[in-house]
Amino acid sequence: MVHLTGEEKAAVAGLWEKVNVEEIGGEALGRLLVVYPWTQRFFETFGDLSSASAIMGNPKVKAHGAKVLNSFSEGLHHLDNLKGTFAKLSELHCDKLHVDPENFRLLGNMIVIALAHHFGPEFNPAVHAAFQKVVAGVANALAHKYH
Ligand code: HEG
Repeated sequence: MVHLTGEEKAAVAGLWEKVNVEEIGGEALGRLLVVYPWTQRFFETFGDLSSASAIMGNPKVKAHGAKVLNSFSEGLHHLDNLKGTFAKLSELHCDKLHVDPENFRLLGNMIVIALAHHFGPEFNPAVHAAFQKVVAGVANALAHKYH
């Protein structure tokens, strides 16, 4: 469960309507693969991941990042029921993909970094704090089936 105040919900929604989901998604997943290279093992079919620039320019990384962030975006509409919203995906990542749930937290931080990079001062401490709650809530919801 995440508990956001009305103000926090408004801050998240206000920023999110300006987010280019494809762009932020590709950047966040790309950064994950660059900064934590062991996460590349889940994406062996994605082709060239041999350098930071290869990763950031890789069309499969961009496409998958967009898919992931679209799904994350869906969660923003269900902040009071993240577990229900991500139940199926939690099962998929746990039972089929065997993704260690720590990776959800790492990706959440990359989403925050990509937002900070794109929005600069508009991503102020209040907005940041609200988003930090959201990424933690989504990571918990995705990890749910592991417990
Ligand atoms: Mg996951 C597939 C969402 C983190 C590895 N992920 C997917 C799919 C969605 C999704 C919607 C497609 C599911 C389908 O085809 O039915 N992923 C998602 C979210 C988050 C996340 C919302 C966190 C915010 N995923 C995540 C992380 C990893 C990972 C951190 C690994 C480091 N996802 C992963 C893999 C696949 C998906 C390996 C299958 C990719 C493929 O082969 O198409």
